[in-house]
Order: sequence, then C-alpha cells, then structure tokens
Amino acid sequence: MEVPFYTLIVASLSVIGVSGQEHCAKLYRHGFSTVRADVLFVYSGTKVDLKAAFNNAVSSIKIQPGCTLMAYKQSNYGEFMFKATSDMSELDSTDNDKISSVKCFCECTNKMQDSLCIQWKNSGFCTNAKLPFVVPNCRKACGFCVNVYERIEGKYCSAYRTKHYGTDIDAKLACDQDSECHGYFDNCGTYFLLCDGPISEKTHSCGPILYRKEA
Ligand SMILES: [Ca+2]
Repeated sequence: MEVPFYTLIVASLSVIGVSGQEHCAKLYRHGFSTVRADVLFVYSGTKVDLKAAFNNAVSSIKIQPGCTLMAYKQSNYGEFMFKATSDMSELDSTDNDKISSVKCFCECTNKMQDSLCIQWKNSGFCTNAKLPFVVPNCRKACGFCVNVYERIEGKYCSAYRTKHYGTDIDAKLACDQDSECHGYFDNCGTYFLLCDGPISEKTHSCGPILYRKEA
C-alpha cells in the first residue's frame, strides 16, 4: 500500500525542524497527539527550561532513534529524574506532570556506511521529505550535529579545566557552546572534564575516553 504524500511530509517534519536542526525529542502535554499546541519540539544538542503550558505538564515523550533525553524536576536542570532513549507513552505517577527542564542530544554517527551517507547527502536525501529515514541513519554526513566529536578510548587531554560535569550531555553541551573548548573526557567513569586549549593526548591505564571536537 502506498503511503499518502501528506503523511510522508508530516513524518519528515518531525525529523527536521524549520531551523534546519534535527529534532531530538517531542514532549506532549497529554498522550501522543497531533495538536500542535500540545507538542513541544526539542532540538538535538539543546537544553530547555520548560515554560507556561509545558512546565509540570509533560505526560508523554517521543525520542528520535539514537537520541537521549534527560529530564529534571526543577527549572535550570535541578533534581535529575530520568534518562530516556525510547518513547514513553504515559509517564507513571512519579514523573507525570513533574518535569520542569530537559536536555537532549543525538549520537553523532553515521549508522550506515560513511560513503553511502555522503552519497545520499550529495543527492539531497538529507532534506528530502520522502526519505525521513536518511537523517537518523546518517546524522554525521547530513550535518545535523551541533558538533562532531571523535571518541578515543584510553586517552585524555593533559590540560583540562577544573569544573566537573556529572554526565556526558552536560560536558558536551558546555563544550558545544564554547569555541575555545576542543574536547572533553570521561575521567575513568567518575566525571567529565573539558580540555583546555589545543588538545595534547595522553594515555592512562584506568580507561579514560577522550572526545575530540572535529574542526
Ligand atoms: Ca500532563
């Protein structure tokens, strides 16, 4: 059966926003709904303090494949509630109507072969309304990442800043927003630190993971 054209348009708009950024998640005031006033789009690599109608009102969440949403009970990302990587159709009573801020980011990788993704991008498929599956499978090639980070196991940067970040998302968002930040690292499972200045890679046996921002 052929899917009507307008359905494909709607499906595609849910992937790519008017700003050209990719959607990371959709927050619903009630159940899953197509009523525009009841849906809030959250873009990849952003954090949002919920306002007015959405503050303490979110009841369902849709997450784009490969994306992660973190929910907080207080505004300004206070009191972490949960991390979601798949849809939640009805939040339970512990979380329903309790979220006041969120952070969201999508893995910045090509799930398909790099060469195929680049070919698709060059053919205009990343923005083709009839091909909504292209972006989630080719995020890096399609250019919908805020920044691309190369993951390097076992390494860290010798010069780093003192502030500790509790999660990968917090460190990435901070580094994304700072043009002087060239990367960050997972300090052997304890916390994350931003690299200071140009990265000088070092190895450590405890198993750090360096995320180097690509130029
Ligand atoms: Ca609600």
